[in-house]
Amino acid sequence: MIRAARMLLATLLAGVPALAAAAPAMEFANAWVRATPPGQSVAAAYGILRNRSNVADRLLAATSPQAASVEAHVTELVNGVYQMRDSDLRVPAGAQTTLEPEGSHLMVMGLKGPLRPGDRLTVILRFAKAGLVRVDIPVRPASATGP
Ligand SMILES: [Cu+2]
Repeated sequence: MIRAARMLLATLLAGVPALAAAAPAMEFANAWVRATPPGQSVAAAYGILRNRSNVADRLLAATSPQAASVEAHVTELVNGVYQMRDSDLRVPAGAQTTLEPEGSHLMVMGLKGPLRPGDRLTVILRFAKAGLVRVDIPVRPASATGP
């Protein structure tokens, strides 16, 4: 009986690392990007960065095999005009940071082809703590206002 209990405990403990590996420290949830009209080679991607770890993290870089470059931007209203500037995307421990229209976004530049509804845009995010996080972002219609 004791032996059986020990074996059960060992089995439960063995399962812990597997569970931890299944839930990544950083997640880009509810991601979406609008379809691009002909001739447009830039797109803004949105979603929710969720930091499940107990340490603060920040985005160091982002790339996409489908584009020349990806930058983190924030949109600001300056003297009645929307302007974009580089953003330092930080996510506090156990918290989330939302990327949304008229706020922070991933600016995808130099798209190698149009983004069509139903396509996916692959982006690889590199975080200081969580390391590489790959996201396959669903492409929504050009008129979409959310995921
Ligand atoms: Cu931008």
